[in-house]
Amino acid sequence: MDIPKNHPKYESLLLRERIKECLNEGILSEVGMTAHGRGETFDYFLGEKTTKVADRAIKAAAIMICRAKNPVISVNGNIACLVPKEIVELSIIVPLKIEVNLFYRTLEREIKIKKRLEKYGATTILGVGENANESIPGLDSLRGKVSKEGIFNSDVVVVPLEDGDRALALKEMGKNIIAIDLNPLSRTSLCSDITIVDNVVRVMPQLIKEIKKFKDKRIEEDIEFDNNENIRKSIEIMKNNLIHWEEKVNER
Ligand code: PTJ
Repeated sequence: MDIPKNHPKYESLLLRERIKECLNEGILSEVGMTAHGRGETFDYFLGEKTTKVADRAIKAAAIMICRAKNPVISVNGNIACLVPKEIVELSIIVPLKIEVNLFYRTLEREIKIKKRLEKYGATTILGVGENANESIPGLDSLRGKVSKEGIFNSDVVVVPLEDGDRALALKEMGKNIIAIDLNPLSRTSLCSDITIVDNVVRVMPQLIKEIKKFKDKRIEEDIEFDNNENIRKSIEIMKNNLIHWEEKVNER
């Protein structure tokens, strides 16, 4: 579809087109469309921009990733669709491992996602087929499958758009979790060590920028970070936006 550049929802409509293409290509699960729609709603409440609060969470995440011994990014259909180039760039600059980890797992989708990431320059992709040879305790066999050299033995896992059960099970294993989730109330957001409440398409380029700064020693070594406070402030931003819009309606 040809979307006019001056359409007020241009960016959002472009993403919808990409989501639709990825569904047709078998990258995205059908439920991935619902997840995207839920994300859009929270993004609307957030004002569709990276807040100062999210910016701080991104900085804290950059530091945690750079200090990790075995950092891994968990890739599902939605993020392979939306940010393939950025996943590969992140994996090179840190370096960090890429692991395909699907909620609606099929070998066919795993392979398609692997191929999509390879198209963007990825060389090693874990978690596909037999490589998912370990289990996360407490999860059923299909959803709990992970790679031994990847998520199973990781110390920091980046989980964009993660299901709550799996995030909680990873936390139980003692992992440090960095979530990227537009919903500050999700179980994933609440159980993570750092929750970036922002759209993954805005987060990834910013995270890459911060990691480069950290590596060049251009950002402070430590920042104090309290995830409860971070989530509380993110909710407050959404609440204030809603109040502002309510006032505007009242003025009409
Ligand atoms: O590809 P699969 O099989 O692994 O399936 C992936 C999905 C995302 C379908 C699966 O993990 C799922 O059902 O996730 P949930 O439980 O719907 O959670 C997705 C969360 O991501 C929700 O809280 C959404 O608000 C949030 N979200 C959606 N789109 C974005 C987002 N967060 C950040 N950026 C987005 N673009």
